[in-house]
Amino acid sequence: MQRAIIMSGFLGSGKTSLILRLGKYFAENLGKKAVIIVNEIGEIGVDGDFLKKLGMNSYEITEGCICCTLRRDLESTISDVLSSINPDFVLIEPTGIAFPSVIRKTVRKVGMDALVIGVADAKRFVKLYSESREFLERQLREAEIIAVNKIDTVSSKAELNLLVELIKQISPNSEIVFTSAKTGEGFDSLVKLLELPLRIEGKIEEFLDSTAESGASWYSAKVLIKFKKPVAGVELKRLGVEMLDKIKVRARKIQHYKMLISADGALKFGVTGKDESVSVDGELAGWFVQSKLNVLLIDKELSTEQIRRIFEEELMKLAEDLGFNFEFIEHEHGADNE
Ligand SMILES: Nc1nc2c(ncn2[C@@H]2O[C@H](COP(=O)(O)OP(=O)(O)O)[C@@H](O)[C@H]2O)c(=O)[nH]1
Ligand SMILES: [Mg+2]
Repeated sequence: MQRAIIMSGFLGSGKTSLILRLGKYFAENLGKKAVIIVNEIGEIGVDGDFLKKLGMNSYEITEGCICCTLRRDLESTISDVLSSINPDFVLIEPTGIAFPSVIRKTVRKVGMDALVIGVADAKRFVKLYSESREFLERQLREAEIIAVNKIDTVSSKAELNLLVELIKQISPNSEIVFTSAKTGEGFDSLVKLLELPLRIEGKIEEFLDSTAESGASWYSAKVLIKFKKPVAGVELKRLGVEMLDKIKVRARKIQHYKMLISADGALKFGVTGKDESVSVDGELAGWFVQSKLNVLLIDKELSTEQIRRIFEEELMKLAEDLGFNFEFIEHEHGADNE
């Protein structure tokens, strides 16, 4: 039976980064076909386009959550993928506020086995746990494997021990592995665990609409940027970092702010907290006269309207300073959880 791997974990914990590594590993080291299904909460996503630009076979389900409002969409996407591509593995990335037990059930319904990897952000877990306990517990409790990711950002052994104790309390039977999607540390150990026997589905927990429960609001858009003269990939990198830095200053409670600048390749920019510097993934080499900008900004304290205003104002200022024109291709229509 083909196996689905559900990469569960809070917003910004490193699910896409780990999935990208896994997808490449299956193709390059095992010669296996993997398809990625990625779910984004906003109308316009970032991760699906990013994975596609990096050569992965990916499908995107947007505008809601596959564990609640979009369960049917997941079912039909998996069925389509199985009949048209027949992959060896289906890698599923739910939104960072989804509950994996329902997704596991949906996957089994269409005839696949499902293994859950819970991703815990080593740097932010303890803080997030105090703010969004229910989410983090539900996301990890059912996981066969818990990847304590961003291990490159934690240098204190004591801090790490406390984190492991906390995770063991939440999910005593999960295998714990330490990973860095950035450096590749721990990836081999993660891959070895993928053959673990699967858990028989536990009791289906009380249904919750995760999107409403999260209390977060988001704004997403896709913009076409036209430069007055050709710009190099490195300048686009600078542009993305500067834009997200400016937006970040005006954020309230960042859950995950991310942007994609794409042309012949793609650069993904992200921050998961106000005190973080902008991280950049991907590649964009060459010269460009235009590029696409996808943006998805999720904040726990700002409204969609407030996030939209911040984005538009900062985009306008940068366009003036750096000399480019832009037009909106798509716009979020409303996703307020206030
Ligand atoms: N330092 C570090 N950063 C990481 C690691 N994994 C992901 N990130 C960064 O964390 C942010 C969120 O990663 P992403 O894969 O988009 O998380 P997702 O929202 O769970 O899919 C991005 O800015 C990544 O560059 C890691 O292992 N180490
Ligand atoms: Mg992601």
